[in-house]
Amino acid sequence: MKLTLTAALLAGSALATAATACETTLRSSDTHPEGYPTVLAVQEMGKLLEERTGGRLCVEVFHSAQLGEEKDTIEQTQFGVIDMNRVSMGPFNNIIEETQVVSLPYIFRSVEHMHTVMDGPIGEEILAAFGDHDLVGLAFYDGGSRSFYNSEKPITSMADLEGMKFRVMQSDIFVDMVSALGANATPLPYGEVYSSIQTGVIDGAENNWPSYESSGHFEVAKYYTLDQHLIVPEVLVMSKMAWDKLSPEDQEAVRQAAKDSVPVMRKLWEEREAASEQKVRDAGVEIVTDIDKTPFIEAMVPVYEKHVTSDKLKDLVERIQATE
Ligand code: GTR
Repeated sequence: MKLTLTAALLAGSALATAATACETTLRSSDTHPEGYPTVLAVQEMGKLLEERTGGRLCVEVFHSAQLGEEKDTIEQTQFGVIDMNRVSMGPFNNIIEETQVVSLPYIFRSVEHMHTVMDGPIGEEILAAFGDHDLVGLAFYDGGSRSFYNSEKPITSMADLEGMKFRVMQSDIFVDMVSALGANATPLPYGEVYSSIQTGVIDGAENNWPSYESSGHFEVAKYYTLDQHLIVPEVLVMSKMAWDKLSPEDQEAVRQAAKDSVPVMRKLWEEREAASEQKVRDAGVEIVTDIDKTPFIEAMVPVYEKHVTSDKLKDLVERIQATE
């Protein structure tokens, strides 16, 4: 039997939890369930940190939105109630200007393009921007590409979206993105999406394979169209208040452990994307892969015009587009 990295880490984390007695335990929030790549990656980061600080610092991940929905947990992290948080960049858009560029539809040509940008100076600049908002940006994780799914019909062109209602993450960019495609956007917390589709409040939502699968949304919205309108990186942040309590050596250990968890996360992500896709295919989801993205991309011009107005954002967009 082939042991996946996911299975290996899951087994390891069960043992580690039982053996832990730490001086300081950093509480970290995640909306996703146990075993999801982001949760495993932060647990792995915690393991590295514990080893390297001789048990002085540990991390406990509160998964499955135990500490609340993303938008609220971000505030709590700024206030120092939560020490660490793994979140999408989307919910930061209305707070941190720089995060908007990576949330623009079709800004990245591929996941590889996103990696090149986020691993380089532009990524460092965006991480540094968290510093002005009571947060410390530690590392970027993968979030694949996001596509539309719904409970009504297969979407095979932009025209099919006309008048439909889609949940988006709580960011003005995503509301305008959906409007520009001729549909209606409802910003909602992630945890409300399943029941909102079920009761017909919305027709569908948009997300990557692992979230579409793990949230169970595929059970109530069985049409998925690979238009891949967003490649939004995820981010691991720390509360500035928790950060300031650490010695410079421990701060460095936290930064390094976060960076070292990135390749682990990428491997986990690849595994989970494939497994999630297989699971929803097996469940009979109807997937539209053959879709012309050109009209979708062209429809985004007004979204860029409305949101990319400051010199800072214009410059970032140009540099991202010029990155090979
Ligand atoms: C997921 C992401 C979460 C959350 C969620 C959402 O892909 O990993 O952090 O942002 O999407 O749509 O709310």
